[in-house]
Amino acid sequence: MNQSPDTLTLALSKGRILEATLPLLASAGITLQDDPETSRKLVFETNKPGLRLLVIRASDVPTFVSYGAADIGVAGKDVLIEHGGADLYEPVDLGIAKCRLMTAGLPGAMDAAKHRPLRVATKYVETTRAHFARIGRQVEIIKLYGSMELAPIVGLADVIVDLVDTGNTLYANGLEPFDLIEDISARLVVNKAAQKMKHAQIGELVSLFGQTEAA
Ligand code: PRT
Ligand code: MG
Repeated sequence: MNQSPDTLTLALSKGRILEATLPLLASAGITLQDDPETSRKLVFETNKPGLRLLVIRASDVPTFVSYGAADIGVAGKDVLIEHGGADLYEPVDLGIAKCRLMTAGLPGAMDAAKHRPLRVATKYVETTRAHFARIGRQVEIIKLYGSMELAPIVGLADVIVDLVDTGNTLYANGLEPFDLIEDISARLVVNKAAQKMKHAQIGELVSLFGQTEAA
């Protein structure tokens, strides 16, 4: 699947990002032939000649864009911070898929471990390391790939670092939110070489997304 100079490839992830992005594309008249939520396909042609979509894991979007396997992508700020993101342009805050990256745990959990490193379960290892370094607190980080909320309940960790929207998932598990680490929303990211080589096509897509920004 080579990148031809007149083809533009947009990387998205299933779930929240796709649900929020498809209406933005639709409002610009861009539609897909198949439904990516139900299809097993990974590559989707659009009705706009030369524009196709890749539907991949949320945390893989920066990688595909940074290597140029996709020219442009939509990724959560949480994923971008964790990835590093320095090798990508980030021209538009789409204002969609908003939430907060927070510490959370059982009531009082932050004070529990005063004489040893705080044990923190998260999938955001680098972001968590940077946050606790900034506030000068020693931590032992336990990497998980999901269901972070379980970790404090079963004693795997004192606290978690995870995304919070309504807070319902935390409360349903007897946990509460503590400190805000970062306000999160989905961003457009662009491969730096593609920005030069496919300037016109990328500009068109960026301004399209820019106009619908935070709509
Ligand atoms: O599947 P994979 O592990 O690759 O990725 P993913 O599960 O993170 O994908 P997805 O589609 O769930 O999330 C994609 C992006 O949506 C994230 O990277 C965020 O930028 C954004 N987003 C916005 C959220 C939420 N809101 C959110 N609430 N992602 C996840 N959540 C989860 C959160 O982790 C927690 O489990 O929802 C739960 C909390 O919701 P409340 O409303 O109960 O607080
Ligand atoms: Mg998921």
